[in-house]
Amino acid sequence: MLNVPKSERKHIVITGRRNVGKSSLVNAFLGQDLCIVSDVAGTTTDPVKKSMELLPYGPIVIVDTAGIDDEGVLGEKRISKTTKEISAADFVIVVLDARERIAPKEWELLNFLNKASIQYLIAVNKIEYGVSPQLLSELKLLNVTHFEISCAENVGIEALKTKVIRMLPYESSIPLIGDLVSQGDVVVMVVPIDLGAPKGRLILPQVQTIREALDEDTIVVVTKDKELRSTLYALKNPPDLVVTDSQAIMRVAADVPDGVKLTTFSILMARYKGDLPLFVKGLKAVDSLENGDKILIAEACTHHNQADDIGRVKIPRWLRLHTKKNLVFTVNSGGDFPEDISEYKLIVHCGGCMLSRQAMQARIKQAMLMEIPIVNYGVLISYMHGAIPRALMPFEEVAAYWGKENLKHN
Ligand SMILES: Nc1nc2c(ncn2[C@@H]2O[C@H](COP(=O)(O)OP(=O)(O)OP(=O)(O)O)[C@@H](O)[C@H]2O)c(=O)[nH]1
Ligand code: SF4
Ligand SMILES: [Mg+2]
Repeated sequence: MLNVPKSERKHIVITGRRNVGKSSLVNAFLGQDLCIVSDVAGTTTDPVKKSMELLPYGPIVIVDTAGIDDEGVLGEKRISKTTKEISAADFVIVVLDARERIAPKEWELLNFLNKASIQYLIAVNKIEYGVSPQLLSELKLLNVTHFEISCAENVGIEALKTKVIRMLPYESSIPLIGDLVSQGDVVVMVVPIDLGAPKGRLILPQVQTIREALDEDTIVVVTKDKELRSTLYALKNPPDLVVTDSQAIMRVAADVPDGVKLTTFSILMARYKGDLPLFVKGLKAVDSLENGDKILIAEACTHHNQADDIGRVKIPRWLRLHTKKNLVFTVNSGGDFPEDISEYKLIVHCGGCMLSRQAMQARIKQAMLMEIPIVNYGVLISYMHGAIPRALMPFEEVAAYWGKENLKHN
C-alpha cells in the first residue's frame, strides 16, 4: 500500500467543533495514538494527515483538523485551512457532542457539505454521557446517516468504519483515452515541437495519453503538425482518432478528413482531471464579458515563463480579441488556489497535469459554490479558434449539449 501515491488515496476528513473528539476518533480509526488528545479546546491547530489501510476498502488518508469554531485571527486561519481540507475531501465525518444540540457553526458546516455535494456522515460522540433528545430529533429532521459512538470506550467505531467503507465514493477511474479507442485502432497524436515545447521531452498529458493508448493495444503514431499531412498520406486508411495540441487545432482540423474523430490533449485532460461538461458550459460566460471584468488565469504549477506564454500572453490576447473588451487578467500559479475568487467573472484553468484529480475537483467545487464559470485552456482555445464542435465530436453527450445550446460563434 505504500506504493499508492497520496494523491490517489481517498481522503477522509474528520471535522467538527473543538473538543468534540475529532482527534480521538482519528486515533480510534488508526488504532494508535497519533494525534494529540486533550480537554483543552483548540488542541489541534493544523491538519494532520495519516495514510492507512481501511480494510477491506484499501488505502486511504485520514485527516484530523482544527475545530470549525476556533476563535481570533489565528482561529480564522485555522478554519480556512480546515475548509480547504473539507473542500478537497472524498468523504467527511462530522463529529458532534452527544450532549449538545446542533450549534450554528455546525449547521453552517452541514449546509456547506450539502451545497458542495460532499458525502458525509455524522458521528455522535461521547454517548456514555447519554444522547440529548433535542439532538436526536434534529438529526431525525436532517435525515442524514448518523452513528452513535464513544471514542473513550471504543463503542461503535467498527460499525462506523464499515459504514464509511460502504459510503465511500466508488473508484471510477476516468480514462484519458481508453474509452475512446479499441484494440487495433490507429491513433495519431500531433505534438508540435515549437519554442514553447520543453527541451528534450514531451509534456505529461502527451506522455500519459500515449501510454494509455498503448495499454489499450492501439497503434499510436506520433507526429508533428508540420508532418501531419504526410503522416495521414502514409497510412493505408484514415486513422480512428487524432489527438492534437490545442494550439494547433485549426491547422490540424484542416488536414484531418471530416469524418475522422479529432480532439485535443487538453480536452482529454478536462475530462480526466476536471469536468468537461462544466467547462463547455463555462464557455457561455465568454461572450457576456464586459469591459473591466476580471478573469482569473489559474496555473497549477510554476513553470518557466516563455516570451509568448500561453497563460500570461496568448490567452489574454485571444480573449481580448474575441470579446473586443478590455478585460483585466490575474495569473495565479502554483499549488495554492486563491481563497477569495468572488471578484472574477471567469476562471480559466490550465490542464492541471500536476494536480491530483481531487485537488482539481476542489477548485472546481469552489468555483461552483461561488457560481463562477470555469473553463480550461484547451476548451477555451478550441472555442476561440472556432473548433469546438469538431474537438467535442468524440464525446457524444457533451457535443449534443453544445449543439442544443446553440451558442454564439458555433
Ligand atoms: N467521555 C468521553 N470523552 C471523550 C470521548 N472522545 C474524546 N473525549 C475527550 O474529549 C476531549 C477532547 O478530545 P479531542 O479528541 O482532543 O477533541 P478534538 O475535537 O480533537 O479537539 P480540538 O483538537 O481541540 O479541536 C479529550 O479530553 C478526550 O479525552 C468520548 O467518547 N467520551
Ligand atoms: S500543471 Fe498546468 S501549468 Fe503546469 S504544466 Fe500542467 S497544465 Fe501546464
Ligand atoms: Mg484535535
